[in-house]
Amino acid sequence: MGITLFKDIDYGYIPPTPVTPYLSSDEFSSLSQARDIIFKYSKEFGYPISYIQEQDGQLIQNIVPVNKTEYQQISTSSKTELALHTETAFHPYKPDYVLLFCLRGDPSAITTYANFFDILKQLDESVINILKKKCFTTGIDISFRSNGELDQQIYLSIIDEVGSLLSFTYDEALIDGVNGESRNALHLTKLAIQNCTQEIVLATGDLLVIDNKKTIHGRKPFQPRYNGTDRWVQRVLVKKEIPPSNQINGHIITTRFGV
Ligand SMILES: O=C(O)CCC(=O)C(=O)O
Ligand SMILES: [Fe+2]
Repeated sequence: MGITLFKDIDYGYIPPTPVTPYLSSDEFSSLSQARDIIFKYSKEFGYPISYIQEQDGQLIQNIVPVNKTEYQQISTSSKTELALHTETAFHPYKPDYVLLFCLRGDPSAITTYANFFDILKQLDESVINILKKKCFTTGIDISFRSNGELDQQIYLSIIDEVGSLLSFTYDEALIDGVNGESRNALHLTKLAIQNCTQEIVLATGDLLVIDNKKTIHGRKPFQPRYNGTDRWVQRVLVKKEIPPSNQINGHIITTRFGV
């Protein structure tokens, strides 16, 4: 629930793992089979989108260990734990699904995740009611600030109710409560999350689809080698509905922050 795993996908030729998320034109052209596959799966779930601030708006993002981000809270980290998060928790047009296509697995890199309903089951109604209030703050991901953009405090509720549909927004590294009541509810939520965090190791040829409104994800630390054999995951973000036309240019969401 909250994640779907497709296994043993035939991905074609995979060049050595690059040391940056930006591919050379040779690397790019050699990956045509993988690209066709990830788009085919993406379109089953909605519209592939990207963000202008993140990896230059490239639609297929390369999640590879990058030397200068080893210890950061960013998908290209390695030596530190990537804390559990909703993808782009701060964003009004966050993705509905995160697709992770593993082109080269690393048995020591463990993806973590926790499902909203497993978390909810452990919380009292009084705590759940606080989580529905807009009394939490988060910040702008550093993946959105690689050109020196300013951080910004964003107010949000952890549980959002649209009609009968509930969604969950959380970022362990950045979220805080605005008062004692919300900080206490956040503390209890953290404990509940710890109790139901699960692990999955992506193998070469696995494609994991995460429901971003129902499941938070992260990653345990792993050792990068920077010799072409590192873990390589391609990521596509998908929305069920396209944002308003003044917030998107082609497939790139242009919403600005910190200005
Ligand atoms: O590398 C992973 O398993 C997950 C990284 C992550 O959070 C992401 O790519 O959105
Ligand atoms: Fe993520």
